Amino acid sequence: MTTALNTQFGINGQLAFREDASGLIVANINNALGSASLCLQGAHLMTWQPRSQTVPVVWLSRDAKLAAGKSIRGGAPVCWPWFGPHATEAGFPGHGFARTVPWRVIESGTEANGATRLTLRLVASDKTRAQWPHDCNVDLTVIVGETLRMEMSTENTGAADFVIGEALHTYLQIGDIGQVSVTGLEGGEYWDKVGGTNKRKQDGAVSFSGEVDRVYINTAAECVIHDDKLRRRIHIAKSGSLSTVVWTPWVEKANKMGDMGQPDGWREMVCVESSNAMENVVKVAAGSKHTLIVEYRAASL
Ligand code: TA6
Repeated sequence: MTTALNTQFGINGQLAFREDASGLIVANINNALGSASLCLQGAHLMTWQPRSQTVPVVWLSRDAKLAAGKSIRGGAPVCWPWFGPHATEAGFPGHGFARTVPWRVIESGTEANGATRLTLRLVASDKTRAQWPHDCNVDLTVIVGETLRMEMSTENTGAADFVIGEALHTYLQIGDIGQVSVTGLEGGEYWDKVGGTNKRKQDGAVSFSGEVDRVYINTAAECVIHDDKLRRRIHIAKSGSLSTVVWTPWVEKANKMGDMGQPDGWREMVCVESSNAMENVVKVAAGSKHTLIVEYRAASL
């Protein structure tokens, strides 16, 4: 399987596909600007580290396991075609099925600046159609360099409009959750999902002293993670997204999850997720295409 992939899409010394012990296929990207790894199942970018950084920017749990049909803890999970629990079907998977089904490579290449580009398309099946009976093409393009650009597009190739919720549920690596803040969301409204679901207004920067699980709505703002311990900032600029989710499980939920990298892996990550959720779900009209784009950049202080 990887021989054909490497023949058709491999790029010497830059992009290679290998079969993991789990049987899943992983793309490894290495160029002069940065490195990354991506599992074809779920089009799941697992790691990214620009050459300028001594610490990865995208976090992957040291307990992360690759397994067919299972989501991977960390990286940038693709949440699609809904975010969170399904609106009516309790038995449908949280955050949609996209991150646990096969995707196939449809294009690869090298950008003018030397970054590596890889595009994958979700492979529809009886299983996916049972949960999502709409004709569409769902593509993810990742461009790996000194920045990480991710473009998730939904093309409605059917005859009827449909509505999607979505997120690039990205885990960013930080020095310590107690020593970071997130700016860009000041004054914004959010759904607070801790202790129920309540609408609140953000006062100042977001800081962390316990579980935080918030969906900021009606915001196209760039967010910045200010990391005092690692002495860097992570810039998260987006388009085609009106929600931003900020999440840390904190210790109790992290221990219950059991795959956050014992004993305190949860302290070294924060999720800032470019999304369309809650009242920002997106109607994709028949024959049209919607694209969510996010670009990550790390700057040392
Ligand atoms: O984006 C935050 C969130 O919705 C949290 O409520 C938590 O469930 C997190 O996603 C992780 O979800 P997962 O299904 O990947 O364990």
